[in-house]
Amino acid sequence: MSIASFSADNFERNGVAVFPGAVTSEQLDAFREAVDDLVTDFDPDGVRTVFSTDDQSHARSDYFLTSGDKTRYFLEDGATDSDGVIVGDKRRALNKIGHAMHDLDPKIGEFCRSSGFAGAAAAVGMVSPLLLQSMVIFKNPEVGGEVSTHTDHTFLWTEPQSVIGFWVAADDATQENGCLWALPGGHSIPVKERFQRTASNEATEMIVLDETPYPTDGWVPLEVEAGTLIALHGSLPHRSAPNRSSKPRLAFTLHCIEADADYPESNWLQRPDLPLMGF
Ligand SMILES: O=C(O)CCC(=O)C(=O)O
Repeated sequence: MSIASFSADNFERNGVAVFPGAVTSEQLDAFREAVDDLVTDFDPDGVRTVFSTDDQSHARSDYFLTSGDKTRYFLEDGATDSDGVIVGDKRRALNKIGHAMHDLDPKIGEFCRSSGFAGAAAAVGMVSPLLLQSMVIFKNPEVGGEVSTHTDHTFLWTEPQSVIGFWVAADDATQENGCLWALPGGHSIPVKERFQRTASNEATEMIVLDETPYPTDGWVPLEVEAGTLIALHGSLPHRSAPNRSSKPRLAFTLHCIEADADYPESNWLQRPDLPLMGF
């Protein structure tokens, strides 16, 4: 199946739509500058205990669970020594930054509110999108980790299901440097897991709804040029392989939900002091 066929017109059937050139090279340059600033602002010493491997699971869990309305930095596995000190360059150690830069960082906010994102949301049928989650995904050369098969509805549950992911390649993404893979049509399979806060509200748990695995056939590599936006239905299984190449694969993803959908308090991502906004 050629990815050129994944358009907004058949999003309902495939659960994925590809928008080449949705983001201009000027907008990508501005995005890169914003990322450089975020990396400069990152003070690993300030959160060393979070990264330490020494019985810091509570600190790590808290750092993640309170990141829904903040700008937080997450590292690749094995990027620190046992005291939480980053081994080598801090940018190379980063796996991602999340999860509210679209509202906290003016440059990222402007990037998200460019016509490419809003146009794609309208094209795939969103009626009143709210910007819920943003992530800068580094997938750095040689060390960028795998993202295992998942659906976004699993993590950003609404009733009814409404989340759509808008993923933008800041570098050409190929199988070599860890492009996205998706299972077209797989959004018609009911999601198999739900990730939520535990009753204590201090940890998270994955509730398994269906133990059968997704089909292994029919997966498609979404190899795209920089500036391409990919819309992913919330129930669409997708994943990406590690980047073992010498090439960068920087990306940005924005997850939106419908304003009239119910957003449960048990979802991991909460924004107690930051109301959701639209484009
Ligand atoms: O960029 C990646 O490799 C994975 C992104 C992803 O799974 C997502 O945005 O939901």
